[in-house]
Amino acid sequence: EEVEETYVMVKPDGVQRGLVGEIISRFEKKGFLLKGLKLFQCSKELAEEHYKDLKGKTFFPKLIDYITSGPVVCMAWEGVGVVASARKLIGATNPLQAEPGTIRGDLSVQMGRNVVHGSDSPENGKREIALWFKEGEICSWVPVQAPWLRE
Ligand code: YYY
Ligand code: MG
Repeated sequence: EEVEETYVMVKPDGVQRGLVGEIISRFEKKGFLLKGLKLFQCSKELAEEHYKDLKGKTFFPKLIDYITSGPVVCMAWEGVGVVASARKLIGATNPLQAEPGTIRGDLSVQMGRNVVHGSDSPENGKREIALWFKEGEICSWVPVQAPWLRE
């Protein structure tokens, strides 16, 4: 049981559709710790760096157009096992295969409009938080409910 950090992002469709509160709420209610949060319009360069492992895929240009098409909401979340847990809360990449109860399963239908991103490993969690947030935009704090979340 390791304390990890993950980068979660509401994509432009989630912002446009008014789903920001709903999506933040799921991670808050689960009991993870919010360490960074901002509305942000990203550049093509940043989007390409974020998704650099997918460069060369046929859908890559469309993915970059989508991510840069409007503001996104950037979040840094901390918690025990938060990387894998956030991926579970988010659901499968293809929303039609995502289980009901997951964010994508409940709120989206298309892979190219799947409303939210979550890091796929603790290493990428750190990498992506460093990529999307500047120093001073991340807060370390202890919520009053901490003893009620962990023994
Ligand atoms: O981590 P996750 O977002 O679930 O999927 P990735 O395989 O990292 O792909 C990133 C992003 O690219 C995905 O959320 C939608 C889009 N995409 C696509 O449009 N078409 C595919 N065949 C695969 C991924
Ligand atoms: Mg991914």
